Amino acid sequence: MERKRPRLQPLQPGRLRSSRTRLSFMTRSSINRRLSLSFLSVAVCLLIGATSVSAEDGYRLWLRYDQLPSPQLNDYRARISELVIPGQSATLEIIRSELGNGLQGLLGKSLPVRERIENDGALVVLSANNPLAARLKWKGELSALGPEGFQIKTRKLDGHLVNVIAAQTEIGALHGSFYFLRLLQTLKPIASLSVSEEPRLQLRLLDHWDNLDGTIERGYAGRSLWNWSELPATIDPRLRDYARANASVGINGTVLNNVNANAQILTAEYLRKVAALANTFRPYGIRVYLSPRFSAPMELSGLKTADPLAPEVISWWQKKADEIYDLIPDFGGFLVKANSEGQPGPRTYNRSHAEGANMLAAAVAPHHGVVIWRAFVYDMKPGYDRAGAADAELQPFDGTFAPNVLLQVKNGPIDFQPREPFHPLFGAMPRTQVIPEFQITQEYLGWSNHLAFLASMWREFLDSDTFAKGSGSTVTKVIDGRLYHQKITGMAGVANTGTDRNWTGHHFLQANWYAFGRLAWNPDLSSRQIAAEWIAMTLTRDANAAQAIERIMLDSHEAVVDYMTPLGLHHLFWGGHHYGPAPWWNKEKRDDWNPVYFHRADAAGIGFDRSATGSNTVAQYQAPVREQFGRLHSCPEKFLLWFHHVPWDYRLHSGKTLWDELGLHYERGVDWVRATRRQWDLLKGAIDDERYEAIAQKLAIQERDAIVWRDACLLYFQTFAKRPLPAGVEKAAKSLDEYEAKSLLDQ
Ligand code: GCV
Repeated sequence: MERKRPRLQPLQPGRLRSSRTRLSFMTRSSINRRLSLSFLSVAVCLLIGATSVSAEDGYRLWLRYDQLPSPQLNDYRARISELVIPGQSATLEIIRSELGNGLQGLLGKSLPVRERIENDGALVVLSANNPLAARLKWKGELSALGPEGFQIKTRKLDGHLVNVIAAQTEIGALHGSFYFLRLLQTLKPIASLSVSEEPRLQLRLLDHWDNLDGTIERGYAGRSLWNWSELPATIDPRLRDYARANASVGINGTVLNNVNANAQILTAEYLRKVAALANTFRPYGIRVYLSPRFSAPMELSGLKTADPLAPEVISWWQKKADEIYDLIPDFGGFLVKANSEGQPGPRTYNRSHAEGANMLAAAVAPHHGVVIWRAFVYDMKPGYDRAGAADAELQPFDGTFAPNVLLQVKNGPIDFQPREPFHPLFGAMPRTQVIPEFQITQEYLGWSNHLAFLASMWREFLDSDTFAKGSGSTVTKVIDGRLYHQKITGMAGVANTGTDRNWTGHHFLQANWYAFGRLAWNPDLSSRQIAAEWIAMTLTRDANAAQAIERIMLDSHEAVVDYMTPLGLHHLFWGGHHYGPAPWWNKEKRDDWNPVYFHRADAAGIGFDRSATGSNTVAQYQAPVREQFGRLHSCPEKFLLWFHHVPWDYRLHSGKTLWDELGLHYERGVDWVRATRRQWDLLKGAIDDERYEAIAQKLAIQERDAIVWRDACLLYFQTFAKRPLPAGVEKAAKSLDEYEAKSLLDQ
């Protein structure tokens, strides 16, 4: 279905009027009054600043605990009188501190912390092993919620009306505590709570592509958060804030190093550093995982081979696993990129991916660890279609992976493009534990410069119907165990975090970290709910502003697709850095790293024919998806040029030709950014100036970039289409030669 044009939200008069409009309403005396007021507020700020500096730099993420507005504030104050968190442990200490600080900030008063209930309005936090929990009538229900779930109920306990956060484990109680704080932050009623939550997916992992030298592959928010040179002696307090943020959205694992792995991470020296991180994250319910280099036995111990069936290799990995688990008893396991983009792997020894994965799985199995094997594998063969490579290589091994192996598959068949159809492996491996891999960091979506709320893109993917077991076999059902009842489920996201003060480089992109965690906890959540929560917790409680921002966020992904790769186009990026457009690019050593390989524009038309008349990789999908995508007339237009080479004059549903629609999509993307900037102008005052200005600057970059994308792509494709731009598409700002000469990154 085609997207409607974005609509700007009507704004209330007064508060959100632009500064220009506001000035015109002012009389001289009101200006004077304002000036003296602002002098007063500067003086007050200076006074406050002398004791506390509270920069609105985004560091606090969504864990902001500023005082709530009335009338909810009065209601909450009346209903929360004391904290009862009995017991001693690192996790309970974290809960006490989070709820203590959080409620003090939100309610503007500090609460007594007690061992037992003394008053109505107590907020009680219990895990099943606490003696007080024995008095809960619903104790039996807790074990059904598993080790990370929780309940929050308003009940009479010990003669008092209280809210109880109860869980089987302390980690469950921690999740419940963050949930309770979120209720307040989003101004939800707490008078009569009956909440029961458990994560739908077991492994909820952030994959860090962090290198040991502190750089991050495809990272756009500073350097790695792991300061290897100061570990294990020094634990940067920021690491605890990283863990808090993850725990608050339910993320329970972190893969510390890049899948393009350096074997050094497995040395004794580095493992001690890894153990220090594991110790820091453990009380937050977060386990660490590592990406091992498949050839590590050769590189670290001088073995002659890394053949997964060689006895000395098997024994090397077993010893290495024992060494790791001695240091880190709850180590999660290994994430492996093998025989992909130059990484070593079992194929080097003519062994299958399953043989490689199972050998590592056997090493960690005695310690209850897992191996997560990546399906991002593709070999360059003349004339092949890269989109079909992973399915061709891995699907035949369905059912042959060990029980503690998971297959991690990118959401789409190519590589985190602005839009891809779902990967055909979802629903095609019923006897394998398949988990999706998202890219939170925006390698192909404008880095940390472009506002693109990715929950919408992930939602589209999760809602895709694979038809694996008939209609309604959505990707969500494939991965959450409802279709195949797999023992282990999960979801992974390539992190967008770094040492930038605001963590993600762009304030809005914190929302993608947040959204990933929320969806991994509950893959049925709507993008709207996630956006609304995040806005209220992070940006503003002004209802009109929140509504306008929500609209911006929800439309943003489609807009980026419009100005980068509309109608199923993909991989039009400048080689190497993947920031700006370069549809003309044809100089990479591999064909399938070149945009010309992907768009195939010529005098007849544009697009990659993956139908039966072309590579026929559409046949990897189940019926009737393969028929729907495979026929030109039934293929959703958003995937048209992904599956078909389409004549320039082909008529789309709008009645317009492909060429005209292409132009109009690019223009629509640019227009959206311009409209968003205008909308942002109107939001001044609804959020603090510091973040407001930082976002405004990013939006200016986004507009510049969107124009370059539109112009460069249309000018280039026009050399084949040889048709004029349709009415409504702006004339290019520069010539094609100029765009080809200089990458957007260098402008
Ligand atoms: C970590 C793409 C990226 C690489 C990345 C690779 C992968 O090709 O450009 O930087 O490598 O995907 O997912 O392994």
